[in-house]
Amino acid sequence: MKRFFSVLLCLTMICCMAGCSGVKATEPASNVYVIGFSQVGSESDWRVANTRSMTATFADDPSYELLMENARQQQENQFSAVRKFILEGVDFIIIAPTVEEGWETVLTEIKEAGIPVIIMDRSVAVDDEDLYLTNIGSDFLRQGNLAVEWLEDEIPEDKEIRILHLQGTIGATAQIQRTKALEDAVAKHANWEISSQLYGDFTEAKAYEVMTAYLKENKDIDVLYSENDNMTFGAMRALEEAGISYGNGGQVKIITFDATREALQYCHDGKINLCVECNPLFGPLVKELIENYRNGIDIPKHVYVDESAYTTQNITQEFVDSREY
Ligand code: GZL
Repeated sequence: MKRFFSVLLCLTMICCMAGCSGVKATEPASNVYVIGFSQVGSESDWRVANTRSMTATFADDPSYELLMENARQQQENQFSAVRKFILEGVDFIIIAPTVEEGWETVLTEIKEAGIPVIIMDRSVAVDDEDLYLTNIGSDFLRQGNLAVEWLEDEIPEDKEIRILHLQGTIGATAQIQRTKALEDAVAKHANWEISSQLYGDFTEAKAYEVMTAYLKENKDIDVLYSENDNMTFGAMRALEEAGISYGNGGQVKIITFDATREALQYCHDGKINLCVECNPLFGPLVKELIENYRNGIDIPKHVYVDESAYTTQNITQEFVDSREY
């Protein structure tokens, strides 16, 4: 609706400048509620599924228009997109932040423009939680704790293990909290050691690159703790090329996060030991929160999506085939 008035104001100004008189302002194009959505990028299968969930949810409803900008994993691109949304006078803004830090200024600009904003997927590190309506996404620390609890059950207390840690985008909530769970567990278990922490940026290509380089000098790995499926797929390729076995009965136990269909298939086939779910399909929930806001219904400051963890023992081919992403 704000966008309509911006357009009307521009039209009126043009008419005044052109000396138009008696020009009837065009009728409102429609009562479309315009949402500006700044998405992280398209770095992983998870992100593609998340984008599909968001776009499909609003595409099905003609009373909404979703303007999505892909930031290609660069926070600066998100700042530009948000400032464009403000200038366009959108009615609502959704941000899936690349990293947690650096959002104070642009969130203050949104607040000053009087536009409500939801933080989606990852979180932002700001002192004033009134700068956004709610943060909807996963409990990433719980995901990490599900993984280390599984590993605790797998590893006898007297067995020393070397854990290779593949990290996602440094500073992203998913990376910060999945890393915290592992590091806290390693501090608790004298027989656990992180042999190295490699930066994979949540992408298959980067993970393959850093794993290949690492494996040239080091092959003594017992566990791969990989912070998303696409990095895991790159790592699996590097392990194969280095002649290192993995999965059930292999040298390296693989733990991965997201639980996409491809990862679950590997899990079902015994090539990945644990898939910790990270649910991307929350487009409908985001829309429900926006509807509640528009109807004056209070919404909680944090909304978590339901998630689980899967092993070869607890999934069937039917379950894998049924996965939406
Ligand atoms: C998690 C999301 C992460 C996924 C990755 O909510 O932020 O970013 O785990 C994605 O696959 O790149």
